Amino acid sequence: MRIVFATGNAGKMREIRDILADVDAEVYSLKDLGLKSEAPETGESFAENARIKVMEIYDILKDRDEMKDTIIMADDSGLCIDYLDGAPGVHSARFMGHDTDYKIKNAAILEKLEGVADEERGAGFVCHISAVTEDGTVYDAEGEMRGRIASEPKGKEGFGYDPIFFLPEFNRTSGELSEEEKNKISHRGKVLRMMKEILYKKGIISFK
Ligand code: ITT
Repeated sequence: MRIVFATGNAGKMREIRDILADVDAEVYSLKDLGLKSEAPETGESFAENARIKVMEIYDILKDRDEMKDTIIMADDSGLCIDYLDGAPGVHSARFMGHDTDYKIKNAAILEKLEGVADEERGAGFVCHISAVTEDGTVYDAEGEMRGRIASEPKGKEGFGYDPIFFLPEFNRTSGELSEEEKNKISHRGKVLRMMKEILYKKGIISFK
């Protein structure tokens, strides 16, 4: 069995490899296969965008007759800030430009929330994962990790918005958690475990 994870985000891919380590399958990134995702993420929901990403790669591998014993998965995720009516949400990667340094993006978010009290700084990291199997059946799972927007960026772990995502129960940002700690509680960890359970119950994957 082989799982191809359709992401170009190295931070996501690191976490995904760790969370999938107990599955009896070889895990490949797009880079490993020399592929690149090019389909525009035009969906209005995480679910729509995750589906766009998996189907793009499914169509390529199906055309090449390379879907045998293969599952393709994709993650669409983002930071939804209550005070900003859920923004940047599905636009999280493109907020202020896809390649803009996260130091700049994070500083801009902190500025938008300047003077806002802790109780109003609630936010969630949402993740939607779609998986498509050889015969074209698509499976979906979605979940969230709640926290709040920190008062200042902290931590060098994780990626993206992690330094400004404060978890009161840890008294740290997700940028200060080790990968193991983050994967236990994160949106991605939760949803990928849900997906493993779905595929296991269908007899599609097994564990090592
Ligand atoms: P792929 O589409 O290739 O997977 P991407 O980075 O463009 O990569 P998304 O469209 O799903 O992925 O955007 C997700 C963005 O949301 C990501 O770039 C981060 O800015 C943010 N994000 C999602 N999960 C995160 C996490 O665990 N920690 C920090 N930021 C996260």
